[in-house]
Amino acid sequence: MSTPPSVYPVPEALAAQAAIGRGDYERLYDESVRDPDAFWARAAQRLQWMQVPTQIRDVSFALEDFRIRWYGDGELNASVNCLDRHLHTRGDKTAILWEGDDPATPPRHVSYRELHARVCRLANALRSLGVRKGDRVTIYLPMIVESAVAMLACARVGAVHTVVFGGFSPASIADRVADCGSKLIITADEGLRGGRRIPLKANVDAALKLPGTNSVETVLVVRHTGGAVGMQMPRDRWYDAVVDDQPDTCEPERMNAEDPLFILYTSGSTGKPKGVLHTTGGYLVFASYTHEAVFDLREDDVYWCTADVGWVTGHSYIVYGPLANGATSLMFEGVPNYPSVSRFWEVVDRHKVSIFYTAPTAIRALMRDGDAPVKSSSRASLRILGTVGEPINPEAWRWYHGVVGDGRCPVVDTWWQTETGGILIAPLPGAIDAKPGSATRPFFGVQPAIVDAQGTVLEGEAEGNLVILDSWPGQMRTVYGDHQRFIDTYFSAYPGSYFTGDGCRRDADGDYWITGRVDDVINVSGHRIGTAEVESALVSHPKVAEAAVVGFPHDIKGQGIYAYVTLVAGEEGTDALLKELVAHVRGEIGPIATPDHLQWAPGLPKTRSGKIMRRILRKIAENAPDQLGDTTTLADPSVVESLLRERRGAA
Ligand code: 6R9
Repeated sequence: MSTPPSVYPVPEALAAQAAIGRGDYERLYDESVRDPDAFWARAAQRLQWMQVPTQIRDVSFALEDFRIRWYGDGELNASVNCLDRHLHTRGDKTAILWEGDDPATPPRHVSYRELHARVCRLANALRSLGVRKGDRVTIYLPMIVESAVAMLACARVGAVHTVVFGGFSPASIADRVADCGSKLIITADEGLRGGRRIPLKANVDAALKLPGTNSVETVLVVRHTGGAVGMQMPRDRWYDAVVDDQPDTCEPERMNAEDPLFILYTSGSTGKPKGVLHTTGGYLVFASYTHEAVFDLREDDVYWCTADVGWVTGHSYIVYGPLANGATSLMFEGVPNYPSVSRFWEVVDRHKVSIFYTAPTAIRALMRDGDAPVKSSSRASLRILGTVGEPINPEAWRWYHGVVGDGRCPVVDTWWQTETGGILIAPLPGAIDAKPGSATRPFFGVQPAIVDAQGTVLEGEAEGNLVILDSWPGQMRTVYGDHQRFIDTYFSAYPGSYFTGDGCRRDADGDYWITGRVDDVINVSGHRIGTAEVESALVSHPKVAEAAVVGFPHDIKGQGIYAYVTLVAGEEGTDALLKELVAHVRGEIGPIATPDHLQWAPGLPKTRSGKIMRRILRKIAENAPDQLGDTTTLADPSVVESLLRERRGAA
């Protein structure tokens, strides 16, 4: 057998045609770090400003003098940039191409003109309901056009949206609503995924019965499936009744570049999810610029990102980036395997998708079903393929490239985070040779570095923790309501740098390979779950005394969730209780946090100072008892033996 190539050079045709070709990358990257003010002033011209910024960057990561400000005297409105600006040149162009869960539902083509009108009507309705600049609005919607309309309508009136993924439970909605004090929630009767109905409105009703949610005055309900829901007047209002008669123009709010655009909650290594806050000017410059450059965007592309708008990928690369660029953005309500595992490729053919952006977990799951469900489609329209969310194993990369892309389409492996607002490391398809498993090179202005545990910056070929040495415009500005947590989480581990929480290797060519989280965050199918969140869900059950949660390698999901549970005295670890605890976690957080394994633990391995040694728990979960390392510092080393025995018994 011949070994497969480890480098996939830029296709010659693309190198010649791409807006950023070979050689351009080095030149632009050098400029971007040598004179960031000039570089980012020029980049800002891609937007339409109400007041063009003259101050470009004002940044210090030093703890005693900390600040991150971009385009500080600029004024703009994000919805104007995503809509109004295109009306003259692209009014009839499809902005959002919607494909429903059921292939028999007719797709919808929403033009820039129609989207503008719909956003203005909702924006007027929001104002009529008392929503003002700076107010928070929670969006809990399925993948329907209204989710983009809702985000942009908030942006138009200066309200800060906070989208909550439709898979989150009532308790998770309530936590987020309480943290940011939302005034209004936009939801739908039900969502639809893979033929199953998701009771969105019922979840909101349950959430609003929980403490801390009194700030909510109004719930707007989109009629989507037509399913029956309870309406509690005067709080609950049908969306169409409030919105349809509004005027279809609406004066946009003038926003400072540093005014908040949205909050998005994400899991960290400790405590409850944090409200990652992004502002308007820098975020939009960065999301639109990276979207154009990383996907080599052209005017006639049909661009499809399969993420959910509940995640940052949906924010930056379904809504803000593509629409700011005047692109056609496909929005898909369904799942990859419904009604069959050919669905993605049928949608590609149906709409002549040219750029396709998805997650490694989806690729691995589809790969398992073999090539036939892919080969039954043409996919001739595809030009560029992208991945995001977790490390992609080279086998999956090669299958994506060879089978899905017929070996014709560059694969861009894009590394970034909720916190970064947009892509930080990725191979620009016309400029940088790809390597399966490597995100390759930093985007313009991004200065990655690899540090060891002491914080020493390592040069050349190296492996360690990934930090970013200087700011970029799309960087988050704060943790909502807790600026100190922002600084502590990201800037105190390696003073003077932004700490990503990821491990990373740089090879001899200078290409970056992300190796995964080095903190207590588990990446399940590209979704971040904090071990602390799952633990606190478990211990909130009356029969649980203590719990410890770790990640373990999983063929499809990348990582799975492994929970060790100590029961309160007198309780017995039965199968029924196991099921009850798994259901309890789903109820507390949502189905994405479902433990894959739950093991009864009469005791947990702790140091003499009472710290749980997760390293040992990870090795037991991985079933690698020979790699436990030193256990002599444990308060009671015999605990490990009993956990191993239990593990063997369960396997
Ligand atoms: C955009 C997004 C961020 C974490 C990040 C890292 C992992 C994302 C990756 C990747 C390897 C890639 N991650 N993209 N790891 N290669 N191309 O996913 O944001 O949900 O905040 O997750 O995901 O571990 O730190 P978010």
